[in-house]
Amino acid sequence: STTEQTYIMIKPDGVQRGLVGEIIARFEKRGFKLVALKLATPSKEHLEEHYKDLSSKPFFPRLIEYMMSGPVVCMVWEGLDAVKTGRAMLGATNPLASNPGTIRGDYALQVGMNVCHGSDAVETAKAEIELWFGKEGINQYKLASSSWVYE
Ligand code: YYY
Ligand code: MG
Repeated sequence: STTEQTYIMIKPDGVQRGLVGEIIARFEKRGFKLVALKLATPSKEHLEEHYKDLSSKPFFPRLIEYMMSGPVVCMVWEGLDAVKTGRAMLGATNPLASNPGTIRGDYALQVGMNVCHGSDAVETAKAEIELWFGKEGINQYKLASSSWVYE
């Protein structure tokens, strides 16, 4: 509702398929502010921590293997209702259930190759931002366009 930060991560398939610019552009054009960005090749342990809530799921080993198959783009986007809006922009977990116009609904077909991650709640976002950017921290600045995005 008020200004939030959400953790958005382009997965290895999104990077390999040349979707980095497309995905960043969607968040920029929506009006969100980019406050952290890096290309990273995380360790197995780091990815297992990120997805720890899913560790008992049968797809967990394959999920970790997929996430280790190439670099990922890690971002923090800030703005009004960023967590829920980010999820809406991603679409459903299963791309076949994602509406056209969403990232997964436009660029993906299968759940195990769904291109992009987004935090599912404000508390989750805080933990994910700490996990991925805790060391380097988040940038603070005023976006010049904000007075033309917010009333
Ligand atoms: O938050 P979201 O990514 O939409 O879904 P989660 O339930 O958190 O699952 C994380 C990740 O796991 C999902 O993006 C793909 C993968 N996955 C899978 O491979 N098979 C499933 N049946 C469910 C999830
Ligand atoms: Mg999730």
